[in-house]
Amino acid sequence: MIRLLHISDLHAGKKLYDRISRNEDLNYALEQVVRICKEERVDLLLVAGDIFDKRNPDHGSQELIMDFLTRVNSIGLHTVLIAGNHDSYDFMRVYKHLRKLGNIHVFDRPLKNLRECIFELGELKVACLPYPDERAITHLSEDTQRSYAHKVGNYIRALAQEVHGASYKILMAHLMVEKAQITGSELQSSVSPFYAVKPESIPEEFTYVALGHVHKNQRIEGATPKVYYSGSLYQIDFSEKGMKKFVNLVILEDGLARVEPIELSLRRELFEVHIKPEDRLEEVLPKRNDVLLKIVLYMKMGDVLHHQKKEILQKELGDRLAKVEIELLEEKTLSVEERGDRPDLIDLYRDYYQKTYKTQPSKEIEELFTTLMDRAQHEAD
Ligand SMILES: [Mn+2]
Repeated sequence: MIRLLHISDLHAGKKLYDRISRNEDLNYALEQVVRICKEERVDLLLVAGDIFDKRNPDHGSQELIMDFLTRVNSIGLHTVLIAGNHDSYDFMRVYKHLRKLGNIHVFDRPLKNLRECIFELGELKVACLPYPDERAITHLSEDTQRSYAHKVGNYIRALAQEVHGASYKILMAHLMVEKAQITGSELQSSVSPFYAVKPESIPEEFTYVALGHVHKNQRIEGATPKVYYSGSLYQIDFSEKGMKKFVNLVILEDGLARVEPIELSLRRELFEVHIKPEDRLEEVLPKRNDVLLKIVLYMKMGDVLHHQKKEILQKELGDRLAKVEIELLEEKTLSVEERGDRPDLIDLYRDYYQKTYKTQPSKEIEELFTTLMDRAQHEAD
């Protein structure tokens, strides 16, 4: 029996809105990973890419990852890591040297020599496919006519040949597979759904396929072997709000893989709160401290108090406030939608004027408004 733990998408150094570091959220998750490794007597930890969020990670993030790797190494298990699309091949190459110090095995880029892509542990072989960027995959393939997804499929089939003969054959890869449910945070990367590999093209001889890249924990339907994304270790951004986070414990026994996702607890949960003008702040704001909030503030047309409201929110929420978005509430919105076309700005202005001053604007004021709108339009073009 071999016990694996499959994790992915650490994104060390991630900052929300370039401001709020998520490293304490990551560290909180990694502490649980270390604990699970001990408690579940894990033999091999698989890290399926996006170790870092940026190609040149800051020193604090490098220290966090190094600290994690030394901790899992001291437990006595083996750790295999591959580069994801957020990682730099050259940066990850530095980490390959860790092999000389301990049981840390880094695969920094896809290689032509397939034998160098295999990690072996007893009756287990792991074929490693770090994120195949377009340049790398073009370089590896003789066939220049075929699509990216087709070339990656061919490469995976070649990798399957290399693990032949092992009792347990694992594929670890960082890529997009068709039919995967994405969260949105993956879209910022260079991999569009157009580049998705077909689940049918994953060879059936693999006992388990450990994927990274998609941030939602899921099994891929339509593939013969058990193909899983373990998902990110914390809610990376607001597209992942409300999403539970997992690591996959994989028990290899009697030639089969049994998969048990283990839920992680979150250091800070991400919430989006919508506040209408009639809402009382103390009633709609969460009382919990372990949250990060995105506030959507609905304002009535002509309400000039939004700066004040924003300040109150900042004071009230402090570090828990990640972002405030202002949405204009237009009372005519419904009738506009019913008419199916956009009203003239001058009509909206007349309504606004009527409501504010209880009279229609004079000809001069209407003309001034039109001139200003023309100028604004001109300067926007
Ligand atoms: Mn990722």
